[in-house]
Amino acid sequence: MKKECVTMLLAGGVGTRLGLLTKNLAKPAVPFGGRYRIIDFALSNCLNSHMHTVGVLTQYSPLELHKHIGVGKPWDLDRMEDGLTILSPFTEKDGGSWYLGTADAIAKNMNYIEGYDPEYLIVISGDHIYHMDYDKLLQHHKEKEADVTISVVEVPWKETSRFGILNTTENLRIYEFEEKPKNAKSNLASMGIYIFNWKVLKNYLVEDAKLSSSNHDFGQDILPAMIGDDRLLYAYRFDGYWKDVGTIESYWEAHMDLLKEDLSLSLNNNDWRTYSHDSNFAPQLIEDTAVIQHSLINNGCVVAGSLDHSILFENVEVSEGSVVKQSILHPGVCIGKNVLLDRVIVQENVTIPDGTKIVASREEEPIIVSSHNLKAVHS
Ligand code: ADQ
Ligand code: ADP
Repeated sequence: MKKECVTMLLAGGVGTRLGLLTKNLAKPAVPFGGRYRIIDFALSNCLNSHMHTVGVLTQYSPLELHKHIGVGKPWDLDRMEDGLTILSPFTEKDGGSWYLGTADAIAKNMNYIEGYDPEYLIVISGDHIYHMDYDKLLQHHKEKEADVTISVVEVPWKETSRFGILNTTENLRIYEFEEKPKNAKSNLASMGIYIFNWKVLKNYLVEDAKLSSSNHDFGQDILPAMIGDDRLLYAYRFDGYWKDVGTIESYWEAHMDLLKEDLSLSLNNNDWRTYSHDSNFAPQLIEDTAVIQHSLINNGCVVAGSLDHSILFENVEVSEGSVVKQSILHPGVCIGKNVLLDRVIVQENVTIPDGTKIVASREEEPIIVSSHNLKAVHS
């Protein structure tokens, strides 16, 4: 069956910089925003942009991720003819291997892509928080008659070393691309979202697979090779909210961003809804003793203490006398009495004993609490 456009969602990276959050969990499956997982944003963008042919590439710790995605029902991608397909590394008679880099992950799934004989391939990633209409990106790609279009944003200069950084002419043609440069010459960053003319990309993937010196990665290998060949690469400037939640600091910041009133990304936007599973917990219970300021509280929660700029996932309990500030409490967390938490992320199902104080100063990274380090972080 022919499709003009196939979407490949990269969801297999390890996410080492998220520390304990990704110990046994793929980064895209990390809980986010009180009721979602990170990948819900990309999958909802697919649905809202009418991109209905989506391959999801998984690899690292995929159990929770696969359970969450299932057959794609919450995103209306459980379809007969196209819809969502999970693509895990596989072996053939002559052996096989893990996906080496992002380009290799796509190359190993050429059969899936070719089955739809597409003009265009959209490559997106499962670890960003944003609302984006991929169809606008595709229109831009067609208007420019580009070989590749890369979606870009300006990032703070101090963060340039964790992105692919590029330079363009005035009409947005890309003439330089450096993956995670130490000394960046620009602060225009790739969002890791690409549209390729499939036939062009296919040739590069085939050639790249033969190179033993290659990392088989889009940012390190494929894009620089295309620029070297004078291919037509164009940038598409995205002007909405976008955040790569690849570090603990940025994961925490993105949650605090959700509490800002002037944020361009609103979870309440009925024209661009974010879909996920429904937990079916009972309505939240706010007790007489509770004092709540500017917080997001999901179903199943029982709050008797004080909350300030905090985010509670489903089924969290905060007992009397406790104060929770600028913190993120994952599903099933139980906070005892007279606890103080400030700039803390508590992982699923952890119980914090009465009287515990855990405070991260403004200068340090937010503290992650799991059942393994609970004693060590208690001050
Ligand atoms: P990173 O996010 O650092 O930079 P990478 O680690 O390659 O790049 O991950 C990209 C996506 O692919 C992630 O969603 C990850 O989970 C997934 N992934 C990684 N390896 C995979 C594999 N072997 N199989 C399947 N999925 C895999 C990239 C770009 C930069 C850009 C930033 C923007 O390389 O140029 O600036 O994204 O965040
Ligand atoms: P703040 O002042 O609210 O902290 P910054 O401008 O310093 O905001 O950006 C912080 C983070 O927000 C960066 O990591 C960046 O990735 C992200 N970000 C969100 N939306 C955008 C955008 N439209 N352009 C650039 N960066 C953005």
